[in-house]
Amino acid sequence: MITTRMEGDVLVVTSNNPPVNALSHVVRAGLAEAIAEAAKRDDVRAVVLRCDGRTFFAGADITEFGKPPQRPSLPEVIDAIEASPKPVVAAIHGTALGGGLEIALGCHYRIAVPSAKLGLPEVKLGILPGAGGTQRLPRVIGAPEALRMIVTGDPISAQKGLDLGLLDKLANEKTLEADAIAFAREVSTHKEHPRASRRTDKIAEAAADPSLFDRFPKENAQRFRGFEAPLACLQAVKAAVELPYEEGIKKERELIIKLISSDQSKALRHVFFAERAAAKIDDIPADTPLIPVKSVGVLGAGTMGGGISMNFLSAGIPVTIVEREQAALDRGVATMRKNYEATARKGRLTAEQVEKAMSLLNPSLDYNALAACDLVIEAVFENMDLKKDVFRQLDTIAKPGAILATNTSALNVDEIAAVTKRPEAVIGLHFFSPANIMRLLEIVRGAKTSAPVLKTSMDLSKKIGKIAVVAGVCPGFIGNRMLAMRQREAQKLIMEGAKPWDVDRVLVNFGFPMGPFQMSDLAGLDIGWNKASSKGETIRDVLCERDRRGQKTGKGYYDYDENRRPSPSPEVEEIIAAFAAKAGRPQRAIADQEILECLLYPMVNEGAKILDEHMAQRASDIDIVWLNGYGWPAWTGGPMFWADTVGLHKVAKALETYGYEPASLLAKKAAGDGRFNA
Ligand code: T1G
Repeated sequence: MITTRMEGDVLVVTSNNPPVNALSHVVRAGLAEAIAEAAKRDDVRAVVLRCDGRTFFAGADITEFGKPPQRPSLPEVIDAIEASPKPVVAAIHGTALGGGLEIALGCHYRIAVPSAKLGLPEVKLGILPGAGGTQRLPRVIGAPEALRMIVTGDPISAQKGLDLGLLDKLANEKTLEADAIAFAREVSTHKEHPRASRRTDKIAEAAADPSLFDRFPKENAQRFRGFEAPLACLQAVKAAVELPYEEGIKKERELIIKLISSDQSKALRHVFFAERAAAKIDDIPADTPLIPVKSVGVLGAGTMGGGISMNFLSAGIPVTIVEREQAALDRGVATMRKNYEATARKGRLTAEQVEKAMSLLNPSLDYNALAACDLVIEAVFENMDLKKDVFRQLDTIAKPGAILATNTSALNVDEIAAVTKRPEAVIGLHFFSPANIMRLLEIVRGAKTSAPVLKTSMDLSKKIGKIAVVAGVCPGFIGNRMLAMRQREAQKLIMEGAKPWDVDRVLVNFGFPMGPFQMSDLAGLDIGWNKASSKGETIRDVLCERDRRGQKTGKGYYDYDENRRPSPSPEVEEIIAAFAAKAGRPQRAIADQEILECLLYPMVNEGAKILDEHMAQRASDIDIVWLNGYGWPAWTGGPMFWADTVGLHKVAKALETYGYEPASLLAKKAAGDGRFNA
C-alpha cells in the first residue's frame, strides 16, 4: 500500500489503498517506515507524500474504530513526519479529510490541485480530530477559522486553504506530482522548515479575544442542538489557544477517548455506513445496464413538480414541465425562479448559475412535448383515477425505453403501472417537500419494475444530490407508513389525557425539530377537511368548525401570538376532554417516558413489519429514511438503530404492555438478544 521511489534527490512516498486511502494500520506502518527510510538516506534531500486513486488520505479507517488499537498510531506517524530532518511536502488531490488533513498538517509544506477539498469532518462521526488536528490547525490558520472547520466539519476549497495559509501552493490540476517534486526540491534548500506544532503566531490573536469561545456556541446553538461532539471540539481548540502544545494534545486525547465510545458516535458512524449501504441494491446484477437520462419531463408545475424539476436543472439536465393551464404553468415557473433567486441571495448560487438552470427549462401546455424525454415524472394531485389517466396518456406518448415515474407518496405503484403496456418501465420516485431541498428520495420498486429502471433511478438520485432508499409497494411505503403509526398514537395519547403540547415537548426533547401537533398546525388542520360535511366526528373536525385551523388562523392545537409563537390552549384542552368524555375515555396523567415509548415503539414495530415483508432491503435503510425525511435526530442513529440501543427485548416487552403484538422479526430478535442492525 505504501511504496517509495526516488525522483532525483526527492523520495516520493505513494499510498495506494483504494477506494479512499483510509489510514488503516498497514498504511500507517508503511508511512512510518518510509519516513524513517528518508531520514536514514543521505541521498534524500526532501520527501513528497502523495496518494494514488481518486483522493488523498480521507482519514482514519473508520472500520477500525472500536477494535484493539494497532501501532504505530496515527499521532505517532504524524509526529515522525513533523520531526523528519528532511522536509516533507504533502501533495493533495481529491479530499484531505480527518486524519488525512492531520497528516498534511504534520508535513512541513502542503501543495494541492485547485479542485481539492480540505476538512476535518470528525464531528459528523460524533468525535473530534484525534491526531493533533485540533492543536495544529489553529496554529496554522488561526483559532476562528479552525473553530469553524472543526466544529462544523465542513470542508474548504483549495483556494480558501491557500488564502488561509493552510496550503503553501496550488499545483496545476494535471501535474500535481511534478509540481510537488519541484516544490520539494525548492524548499529543500531552506535552512528551517515550519513545524505546525511549534507555531504560536496565529494563536496569539485568539488569546487576545477569549470571547470567541463564548460567542461561537451561542451563534450556532440551533445547529448543534443535541450533539455532544461540537462542544468537545470547541474545548479542544480553546486548549490550543490557552495551553502549550503538549498539554493541548493531552486534552485532545482525553476528549476523543470519551467521545469515540459514546452512543452518539456509534450512532453517527452507523449513519455514515448506512448512507453508503442504502445506495446498494442487493438483488440486481452489478453489470445491470444504466438507461441514459439526458432529458426529463415533469407533469404538474405545482409545489412538488417545480421542486422536482429544480433538482434536475441544478444538475444540468434539461427539463420539460407540462401543465394544463397557462396560469398554473406561469405560476410554477415563477416559483422556481423565485426559489433559485432566494438561494442566490444567500450566496449559495451565482446569478449565472440561476440563469443556466432556468435556461434548461422548457415549459409547455402540450403533453406531446414529453415524447422525447428519457424519464417522465408525474407530480399531479394525489388521486388514483387521475394518476391512472395520466399514465394511460404517458404510455401512448412517451418514447420506447423511457422511464415512467410517479411521485405518489402512498398510492399503489403496481396499480398505476398496470394501466400501461410497459409496467417494467414504471417506478415510484417519492420526493419530499420541498423537493429541491429535502435530501431523501424513496425509490418505490414495483413488482414489474425492471432492474435497469431501478438501477438508473438509484444512479440518478446521486446525480441530483439525493439520498435514495429502495422501498416496496405498500401503503405509505417506508416513511409515511411508520409516520401513520406515530400520528395514530399521538391522537390516542391526547384522548387518554396527555396534552398536545406535552406530546410535542417529549418529541422535541428527544431531538425532533417539531412535534406532531405543531406540525399539523403548520400544515393546516383543514387539509382535506370539508366544512359542509363536517360533523364533529374527530377532534380535528371540532377544531376546524371552531375556526382553529392552525397557524394561518392564529389558533389550532395551540394559540399563536402575532409572532406565531405557540402557547397551550385552555379551549383545546376543554374540547379534547369533552370529546374523550363523550367517547367514554377516562383521562389520566401520562409520564413523559410512556408518551415517548407509545409514540416511537409502534413505529419501530412497523419498521420490523416492513422488513418482514421485504418492503425495505435492510434496517439501516429505514434509519436513513427517517433521518433524511422526517427529522429523526441523527445522534440516535435512526429508529431501528435507536431501538437496538434501547434493547429489542425491552421494546418488545413495552409494546405488549401497550397492547401491541410485536412483529415477528422483532419478537425473534428480542428473544435472541439480537439487533436489527448487525
Ligand atoms: N474509513 C473507512 N472506509 C471509508 C472511509 C474511511 N475513512 N471513507 C470512505 N470509506 C468507504 C465507504 O464506506 C465506501 O465503502 C467507500 O469508501 C467509498 O466511499 C484520527 C479519527 C472521502 C468524501 O469522515 O467523507 O480521521 O460502500 O461512497 O462518495 O482524526 O467517503 O464502497 O463499501 O463515501 O466518493 C474522518 C469519510 C475519519 C471522511 C468520498 N474522515 N469519507 O466520498 O465515496 S475519522 C471522514 C467521506 C478520523 C482522525 C479521525 C467520503 C469521501 P463502500 P464513498 P465518495
